Amino acid sequence: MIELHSRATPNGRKISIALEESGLPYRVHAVDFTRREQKSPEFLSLNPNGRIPVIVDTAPGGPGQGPLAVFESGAILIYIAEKAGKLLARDGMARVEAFKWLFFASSQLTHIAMQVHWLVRLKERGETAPHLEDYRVELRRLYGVLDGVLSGHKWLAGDDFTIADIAAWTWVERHQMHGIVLESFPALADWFARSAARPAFKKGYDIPPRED
Ligand SMILES: N[C@@H](CCC(=O)N[C@@H](CS)C(=O)NCC(=O)O)C(=O)O
Repeated sequence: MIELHSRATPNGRKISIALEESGLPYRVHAVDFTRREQKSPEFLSLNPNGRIPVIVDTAPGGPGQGPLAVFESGAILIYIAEKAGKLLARDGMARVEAFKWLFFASSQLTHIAMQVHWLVRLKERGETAPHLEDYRVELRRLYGVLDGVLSGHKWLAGDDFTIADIAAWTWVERHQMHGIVLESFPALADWFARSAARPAFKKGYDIPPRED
C-alpha cells in the first residue's frame, strides 16, 4: 500500500493525479500547513527537506525490504510509474523523451513558476515583489517551449500520455494567477484541456480536499 502525505498544491497534485492514473491503491494523509506539520520530526524523518509530497510504500517488494519513503515529486512520479508499469515507457526513445520533459517540468518550469507564485502572493499582500516581471517573462518563454513541442505531437513525450504531462500540467494550471494568457499558446491550451478532461485527472486533482 502507498501512503501519500500531501496537500492539494501544484506539487502535491502531481502525485495524487499520478496515483489515480496508475490505478495503484493508496491512502491519503493530509498535511496541515497551518500547523506546520511538514516541519514536524515525524514528517522530517520521511523528508528532511520538510515539504510535501512524500509517499511511503509499505510493501516495496524485494526480499527483506521494509517501508520505503520517497520525496521529491519527480522521483515519486518515476517510482509510481515503474511500480504500476504505466505512464512511462519501459525502455527506448520514448522513455528518454519522457525523462527529458519530466526533468524540464520538474526543474525549469516548477522552479520559475514557484518564483512567480510567491512574488504574486507578496504583491497581493502589498509587499514589494522584486523581479516579478523578469520571472514572468521567463515563465512565458517556458510556455513557448512547451507550446512548440506540443505543436508537433499530442503529449509532451510523443504519442502517449506520461508522468511528464502530469508534472507540467499542475503548474500550467496556475496560469491565470501567474498573469499568463494561455490562449496565446494554442497547442499548450489544447493539451491543457485534453489532460484536464481525463477522468483520473479530475479525480486526483482535489486530493486531499482543500478547505481553504
Ligand atoms: N522540489 C519539491 C518541491 C516541493 C514543494 O515545494 N512543496 C511545497 C508545496 S507545493 C511545500 O511543501 N511547501 C511547504 C513548505 O515549504 O513549508 C518537489 O518537487 O517535491
